[in-house]
Amino acid sequence: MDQPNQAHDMTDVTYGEAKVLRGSGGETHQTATESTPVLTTQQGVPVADDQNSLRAGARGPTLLEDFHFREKIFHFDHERIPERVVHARGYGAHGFFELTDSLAEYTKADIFQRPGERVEAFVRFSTVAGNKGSPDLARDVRGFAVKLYTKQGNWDLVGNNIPVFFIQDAIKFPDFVHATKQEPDRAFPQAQTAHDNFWDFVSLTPESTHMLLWIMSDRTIPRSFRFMEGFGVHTFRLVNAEGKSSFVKFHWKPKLGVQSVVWNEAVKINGADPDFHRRDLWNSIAAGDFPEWELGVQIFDEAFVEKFPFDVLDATKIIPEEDVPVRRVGRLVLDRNVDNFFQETEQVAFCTQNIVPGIDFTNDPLLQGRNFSYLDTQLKRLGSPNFTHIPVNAPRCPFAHFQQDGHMAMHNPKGRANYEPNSWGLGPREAPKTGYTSYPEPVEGPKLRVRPELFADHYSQATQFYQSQTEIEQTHIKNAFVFELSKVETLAIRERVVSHLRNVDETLALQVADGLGLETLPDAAPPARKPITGLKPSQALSILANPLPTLAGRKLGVLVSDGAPSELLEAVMDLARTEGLMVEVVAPKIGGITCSAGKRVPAQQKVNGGPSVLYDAVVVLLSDQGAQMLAKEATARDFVTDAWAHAKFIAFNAAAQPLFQAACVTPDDDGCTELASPGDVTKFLQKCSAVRFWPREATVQAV
Ligand code: HDE
Repeated sequence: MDQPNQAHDMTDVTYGEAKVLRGSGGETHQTATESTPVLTTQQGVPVADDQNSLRAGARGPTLLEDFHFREKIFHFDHERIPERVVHARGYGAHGFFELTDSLAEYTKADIFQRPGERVEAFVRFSTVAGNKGSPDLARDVRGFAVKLYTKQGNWDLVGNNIPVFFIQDAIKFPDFVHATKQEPDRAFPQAQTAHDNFWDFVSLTPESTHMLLWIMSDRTIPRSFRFMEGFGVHTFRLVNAEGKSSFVKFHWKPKLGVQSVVWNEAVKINGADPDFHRRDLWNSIAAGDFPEWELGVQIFDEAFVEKFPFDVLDATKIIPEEDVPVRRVGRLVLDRNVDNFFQETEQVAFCTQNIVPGIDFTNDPLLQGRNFSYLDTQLKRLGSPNFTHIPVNAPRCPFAHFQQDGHMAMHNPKGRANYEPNSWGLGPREAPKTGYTSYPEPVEGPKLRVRPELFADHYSQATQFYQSQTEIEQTHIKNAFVFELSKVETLAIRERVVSHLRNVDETLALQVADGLGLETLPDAAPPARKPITGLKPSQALSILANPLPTLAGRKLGVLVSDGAPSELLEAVMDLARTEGLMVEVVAPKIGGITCSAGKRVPAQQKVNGGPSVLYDAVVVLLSDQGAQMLAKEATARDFVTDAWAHAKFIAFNAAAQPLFQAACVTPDDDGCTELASPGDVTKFLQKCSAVRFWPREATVQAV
């Protein structure tokens, strides 16, 4: 596209008596050189002046004939497309999927045949409720949408970071989404479920109960996209070369383990860095620290379906990993940031009905409804049935069909024939053997608006989920219910939620009722179907019961001042980086500090821009003078107060004590390490592998 350089006349123009300046004094003109291309219009016409519109005289009106100005403004006026109704806030990246274990026994899907083979992938993570500009740390389900460009066409696995959903039938989706997003008269709250309409709807829809337990858990405040599980949610089918079908649930297991933040921290991160999750993904890919997940499958047959006490077509239920183990069959690696957010992440069009031979749908009524919705929504959002012509949506395998025309058509069929059959021998033809065939599941029955019987069990798995959590996680769930319901203005709604919780776990119901200050405990809601008692807890459902595989990928914040002890500082930086931690230096000035050895240490954050909520663990290394100075700085005091309150591991040198005193923190529990020599740094990092020092939490939470 490079054009030959044009010579530009940069002299000022004489008009009548007056000499008028071009641009705002000439300095804004940056002209093309050998290494910069010539600016053109969309039609390719070189532009001589991009600072001034064409006017009749220096102080006269702008002329309509200024085609460059008109084209520029016209295009700008049309830059926005409708944001997604749900999942508007999202962030994506490119990568690949590599098969590690063949599934040929179960499916003829090409992507699952040959271990070691890779296909390209694009993934978009998102929150559900918030608008496009909402903060990343909203308490919300995260979308985990994966597009796999297989040799047999695109397969989209449009999942979430939670394995169940709020509703069972797609017909309730508009109601659910309306109730969740901002209330229509006042247009708030943004990106929050903590309001009357949400809790009104879900408490009138008891099938949501299991999902409510999940969303009130720490799963909805993930530390980053890299530390989240993903789930296909629905039961799908696999079909092998002999036509034999099995059922499957898909899982994505993060290589770095699952980690979340605590609620008070999430609230503060939203202020300190509303882009916390997208920045984390972008930065780790840019640093070559590629996020990775394993693809897991739970495969089961009709016999399992018959004996499983819940309906596998019900998206409000899981299949515990203890009942059907998750077999790991591949890895997903994100290794390339997008070149342009709008072009790729905003225009990517995931569709649940994008499926390939060897994979099929089941009659899950939520999935069936989604198969209509996603195609429809892309037409509205992207404005043309040709959205598959946009590179991020186009298949990577050869494709050929007779679909033509429409807005922005970019590859119409060539030649005389745009139909088949035709006598000209032109164009593609169907492939009965290798083409997509639906599994011939026999279907018959009266037309009815009903749900299968087992769908009516709304509480059993909610109880199982709650009882599978560690005590700390149970406390977080209780606190989240109390927080959200305390934002609900209508007492009857608060009470109705507690009436459902009584069917889940009596202690939880009592604690929530107490946290809300309810004067009387409401009666338990009458269950539509008697819950099953005695389901075994499933360890896989807890985050904290599954120790993290590594410290890698976590972030250490090091608060320093001029005169910080150089030997300790070097040891912290070196040893942390060896463990795979990312380290950021937080200093009184962004220009950095001079440490005790007289060396300059650059900073990545100024203290008021780098609060401890941005880090997984913190180190405070100060000189006597530095500690005195920072003790007077509110944001430095917050740094240690928050690190303490959020149960983070803290290391410090003796000289830093005055800052802790000023912050009313006594760093004397086992989560704190005083660094006297470089050897202590190793001890500190060993402790950090637990990520949080949970025993402290109970001591800092009074309500
Ligand atoms: Fe979606 N959902 N959804 N959803 N969903 C959309 O499609 C819909 C559901 C999910 O990063 C929309 O392109 C219906 C479950 C993700 O671009 C829309 C129902 C799960 C994304 C839509 C559901 C999801 C969407 C809005 C009930 C987890 C973001 C914009 C039957 C398994 C994809 C768009 C991206 C997006 C419809 C329920 C996941 C309106 C009707 C269950 C990750 O088509």
